[in-house]
Amino acid sequence: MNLSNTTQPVNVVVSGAGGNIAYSLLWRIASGDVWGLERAINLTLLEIPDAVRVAEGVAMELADSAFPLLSSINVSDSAEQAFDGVNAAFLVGAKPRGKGESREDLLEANGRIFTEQGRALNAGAARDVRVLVVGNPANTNAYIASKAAPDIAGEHFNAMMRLDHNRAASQLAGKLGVPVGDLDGLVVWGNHSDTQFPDIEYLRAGGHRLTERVDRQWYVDEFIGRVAKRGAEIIDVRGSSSAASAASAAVDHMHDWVNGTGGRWTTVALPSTGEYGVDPGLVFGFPTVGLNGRFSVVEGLELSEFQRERIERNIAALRAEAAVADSLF
Ligand code: NAX
Repeated sequence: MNLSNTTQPVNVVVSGAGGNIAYSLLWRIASGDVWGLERAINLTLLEIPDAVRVAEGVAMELADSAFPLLSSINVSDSAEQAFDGVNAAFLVGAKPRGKGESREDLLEANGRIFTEQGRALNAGAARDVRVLVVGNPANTNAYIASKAAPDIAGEHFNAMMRLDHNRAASQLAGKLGVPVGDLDGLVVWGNHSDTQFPDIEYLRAGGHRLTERVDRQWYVDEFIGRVAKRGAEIIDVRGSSSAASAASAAVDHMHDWVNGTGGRWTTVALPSTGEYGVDPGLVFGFPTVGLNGRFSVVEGLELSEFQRERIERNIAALRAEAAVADSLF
């Protein structure tokens, strides 16, 4: 393939490059699923020192895949080095919750990681960098990274809730017998956790409302919990956590950030500017539309008591996480 000399390669960093999600994500990025078939990519694999050798093996396999789009592949254990001049960062690497560890312990360990990475992004990244935080607790990790990068506008820090969105869309498509690609008007409000609220109030396909076609009891009693706990269900059945579907969701998210959504809704967790009563700064899952390289929150929706109560639950959860993060860092 003849890569255009006129477009600059995009500098992409994937952290947690030796892990499960990255093992799928890196191949999707390198094959052009985000930036298309004419944009060359400089790929940097970021890992902790203990796992650099694994990342080197992954880099060898990427090289062996002979992707025409890959201009360079680097492996690094230095956030400063990796983020120098970066245009897009997938922050997948995080410390998992250990046995007997509380959520506060988890926040503390990850807060340290995302503070350091936020600072390194602030020092070296392109000012219009797109940072997608996948590593958990994703929303609060993005909140911490954004706060540590005061010279980069908050909207450049997203947390991934696209997997929750895709899971919800797939369940609904199956239930309604509608092709998943036809669904629009879906949103998963809030936090990437058990409190998340997959909301079908605005669900439509081909311009027609679908909400009334969904069995209300199924929606309230089964669907909401099933989407929120799908990760655990996958672990139970597959024996390990979601990896390829998480990578696919990360690709979808970054693709739509860069290329837009053509007017369709998607779920993005981004720093609130006060929409729907969410505290400014909290990284919250909102209905959004991608246009001209950015996501905008769909505003002005009327909320019922049912919706409001579930959204409030997420505000409270994220407020509590942010308070812990603020007290630690
Ligand atoms: P793995 O444990 O397979 O891989 C994580 C990798 O990150 C490891 O190789 C580790 O060495 C590396 N790492 C840890 N700290 C790092 C740091 N400071 N810098 C660079 N690399 C670092 O986990 P995997 O299955 O790939 O999942 C990665 C993260 O995604 C986890 O936090 C997981 O909870 C989260 N998930 C988030 C999802 C979402 O929808 N937002 C869904 C999938 C997944 O559960």
